[in-house]
Amino acid sequence: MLRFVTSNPGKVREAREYLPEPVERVAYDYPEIQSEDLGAIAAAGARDAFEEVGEPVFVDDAGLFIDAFDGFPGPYSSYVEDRLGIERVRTLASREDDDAASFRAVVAYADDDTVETFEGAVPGRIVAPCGDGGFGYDPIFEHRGRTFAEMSTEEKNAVSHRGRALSKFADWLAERNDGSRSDG
Ligand code: ITT
Repeated sequence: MLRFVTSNPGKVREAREYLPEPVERVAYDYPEIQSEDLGAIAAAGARDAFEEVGEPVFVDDAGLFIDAFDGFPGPYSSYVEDRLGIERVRTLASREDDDAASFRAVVAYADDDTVETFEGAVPGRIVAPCGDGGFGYDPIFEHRGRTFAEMSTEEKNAVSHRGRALSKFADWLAERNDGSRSDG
């Protein structure tokens, strides 16, 4: 069983669909360090959450990077979603010539001897809101002709930043399990 420390039920839904082991959500609001680097934020969060929970855990730090805004909101995506809302982000972005953006996610796992990070990114563009699936910025993020909010969880996971990060995490877990089986 894997413990996912997050306040975001959308992330849990995606991780449960993707990972081979059962995922339990742990509600602990770990303090996020201020950094431009999602990997550093996720690693520090995982370490802190492991110390608090006392069991192996993973966290996921994600953000929307808008090219015309030099990557903003990036690590501040949660704050910007709360304060402006995704429709205003889309309105601001629509005034720019370039609509390119990317989503990035870093999954970080911590236990008593390691902190490992797994990154994923996906390119797309900012569009008028469309679709009612997903969460967060999904309705305004289009990838290959459809927004993430128009995709099922499975379809989103197959191409998304989180799916890519979870895929690396799953491979690492599988290798580690194989290693411990052959050790024992
Ligand atoms: P945690 O408790 O796991 O930190 P959070 O929702 O605060 O949950 P983040 O800081 O990683 O998570 O998220 C940054 C913002 O990006 C937040 O507004 C999310 O709604 C949004 N976001 C993250 N992943 C997303 C995705 O796959 N699709 C759309 N929006 C996403």
